[in-house]
Amino acid sequence: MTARLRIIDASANRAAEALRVLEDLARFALGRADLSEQFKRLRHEVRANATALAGAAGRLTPHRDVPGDVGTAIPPPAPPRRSGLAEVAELNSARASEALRTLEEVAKLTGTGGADHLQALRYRCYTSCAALLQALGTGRPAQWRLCVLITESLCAGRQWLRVAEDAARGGADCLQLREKDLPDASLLARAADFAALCRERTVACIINDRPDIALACGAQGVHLGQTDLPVRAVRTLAGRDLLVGVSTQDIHEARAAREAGADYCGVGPMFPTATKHKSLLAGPGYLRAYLAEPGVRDLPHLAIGGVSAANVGTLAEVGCRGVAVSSAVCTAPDPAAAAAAIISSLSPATA
Ligand code: TZP
Ligand code: MG
Repeated sequence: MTARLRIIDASANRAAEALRVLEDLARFALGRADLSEQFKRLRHEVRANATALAGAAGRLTPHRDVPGDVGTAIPPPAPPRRSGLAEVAELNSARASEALRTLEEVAKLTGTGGADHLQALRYRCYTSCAALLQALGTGRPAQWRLCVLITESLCAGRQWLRVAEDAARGGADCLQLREKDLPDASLLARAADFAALCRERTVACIINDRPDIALACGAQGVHLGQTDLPVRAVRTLAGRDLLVGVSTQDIHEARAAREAGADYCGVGPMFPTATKHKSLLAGPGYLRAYLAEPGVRDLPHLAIGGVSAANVGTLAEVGCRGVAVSSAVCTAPDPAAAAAAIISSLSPATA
């Protein structure tokens, strides 16, 4: 009987600890009240089930015998450095479900129906963990200050790579390659040169639209519009190897992007722009709404659409932490100076 109680005690603790970590991730990393509530409930139900399982045999704690536990003498494998919060979630999801399975096996010995309940808890745990893992994305959020979208046709006849280099020299901490009409082989060759430049300049490298090209050229991420591949499909292809950004024009799209596991959102269009046809002008009001929305506001954003040094102050006033621009830098006579001017107009609010 003591063995059984010790297994119940250890497994209930293990499950509860893992569920607490998951709850904290849902609460503090995602701001998701629904998910954190689900983990909290699971944790309380595991405790109640363990007590019920111990049942007639008595209370659990008197059977705790840490010095006499041979398991404590077995050295755990050296803890790997976690690559991000998503990996923490993954490890603790596995821990919770393993511990629930152990409890379930012990419950089968009693034949009181506790095993069925524990199985149901384990299935609920899988569902909540899947939603948490999906929403965490790579778990390596990056809030850039200035992302410059590089499109050759906007570079006023200059070499696109030169303009990209100038943008980085001016302080852009992210560059996005945005070419819609190149044949795949040419796009890949360009992306390889682009990625090499980004590595040399230690700026983030994002490829517009194409997760395949992003993976092939070693970019950090891909940027998706609402009609491109869904985030889930990109995760199927790339796992957590790519940061995924999603363009959003209202808070519904932002919520959906967050739930699907976007690592950052494009937020716009902020101002009228000739670079991309948009029927709707979201305006700074949408950025304000984004920054006020629990569960969304902590997700990095890039305000986009007609942004320039002249109007970025308006965005800074509503709390903007990062912008994405194309024409304001690509067509400028001095792209480095244009990038620097945008950053310094944004900085007072981000400092
Ligand atoms: N998505 C929304 S607006 C826009 C994109 C790609 C265009 C951004 O370019 P610009 O020249 O900075 O307005
Ligand atoms: Mg697109």
